[in-house]
Amino acid sequence: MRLSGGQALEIAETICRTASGQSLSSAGSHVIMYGYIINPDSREEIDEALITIMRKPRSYTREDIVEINCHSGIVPLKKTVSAAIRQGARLAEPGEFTKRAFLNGRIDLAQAEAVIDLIKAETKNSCDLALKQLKGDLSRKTESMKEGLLEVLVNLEAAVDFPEEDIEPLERKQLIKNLSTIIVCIEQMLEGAEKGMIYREGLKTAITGKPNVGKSSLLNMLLRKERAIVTPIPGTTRDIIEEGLNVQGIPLRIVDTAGIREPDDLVEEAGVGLTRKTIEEADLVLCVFDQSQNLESEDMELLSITKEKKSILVLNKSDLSTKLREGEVKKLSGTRPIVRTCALTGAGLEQLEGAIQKLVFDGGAKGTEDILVSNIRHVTALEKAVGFAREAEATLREEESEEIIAMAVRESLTELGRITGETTSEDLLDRIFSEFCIGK
Ligand SMILES: Nc1nc2c(ncn2[C@@H]2O[C@H](COP(=O)(O)OP(=O)(O)OP(=O)(O)O)[C@@H](O)[C@H]2O)c(=O)[nH]1
Ligand SMILES: [Mg+2]
Repeated sequence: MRLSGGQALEIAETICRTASGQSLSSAGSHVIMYGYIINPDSREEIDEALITIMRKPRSYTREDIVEINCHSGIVPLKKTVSAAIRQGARLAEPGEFTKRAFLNGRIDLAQAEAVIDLIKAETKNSCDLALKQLKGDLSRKTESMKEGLLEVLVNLEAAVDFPEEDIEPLERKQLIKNLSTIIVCIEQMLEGAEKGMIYREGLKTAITGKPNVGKSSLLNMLLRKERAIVTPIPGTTRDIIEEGLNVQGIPLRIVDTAGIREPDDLVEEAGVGLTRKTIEEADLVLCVFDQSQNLESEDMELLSITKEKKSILVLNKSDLSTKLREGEVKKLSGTRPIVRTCALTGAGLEQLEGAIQKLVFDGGAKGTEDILVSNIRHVTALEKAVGFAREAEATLREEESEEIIAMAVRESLTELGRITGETTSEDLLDRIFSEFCIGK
């Protein structure tokens, strides 16, 4: 249990008894004391505990913090919490500790967001990325771009305030150069954002194909567990099954779908409808075929509706004799990668995972060594910031008045400020911190 705020020590004092008899308020900072949690009214012991004291400002929230580590279990925990509440504490809102850390200036908004990303990260790469953001990499880069813009702004404003000292052509050139550097920097960040967002949110992957080709079997193979029901009866999967999966460090949100065909009944019809929607929303589609059968109209339809999508053709049932010749499939697939699998034995699993990795990250660096923007909120801010910076650059070239140029630069600064939370609204804060769980 964690208490934060001006009364944290006072409240903890009333519900804890240290073994040494020393009072919490007389203890220093960053100390751990051994003792018991007690009922403040009856003085009865509730649980054995270690009590950690972190005095402001050297704490997570920059407020006084007391953390009580006990054996817990639902009954002692409830008793402890209710004792603290009776003494004047209240339950924290979701993410409130991190929100206070932000409001008290210990971390900025991008760092606060990284805390939740770190908690939710499902692969090591996602985790590394969140940790870098938490340590302030993104914030520092944003800050340095802001400094660049500010320098431009100062020059422009000087010209506005002292019109007789018009900006020299040479100076204009330098300002254009400064702006271009910032624009390129933002553009590079935006380029990496697709990758960053995949690490943060997971790659939405849909497994699709005719009934009975082995979609659910493939899902189970990729998950290495029996998750979806597999039967020889076509039309087994009717609902959408979604699971998280780690493919060579890339988090996938993988969805098994109902087979595409003319539905027999209403339930199946609903399933097929959902499948189409899933394909539309997917970042990656695995198109599954039964290579022991000839292609049918449903297969052709699948190839056609996924033409514009990032997709991999999976020729399943490779243990059975081949009817689908590679050449024929190649002609239909265009440039899409093709992988042969046997979902019964797991043959081709590595090739499939390799193809996914290659397709998503173009075979390029899969590491997280660069600063990767991973949050749609940051992407939006960067897009707007670069838009205004381009506008400023263009108006500078066109020798517009300093005031007009300065306006665009200021807008760009405001947008960059949104990333670190310098410019923000109460609504936005509520939305961000509501994603947290209580106690973080
Ligand atoms: N021989 C062979 N059989 C397979 C393979 N993969 C799946 N099967 C069999 O094919 C049948 C259908 O498999 P499912 O995984 O249920 O196929 P599905 O595409 O999910 O089918 P629906 O949900 O009905 O659309 C089952 O009997 C599986 O055991 C394979 O690689 N080789
Ligand atoms: Mg199925």
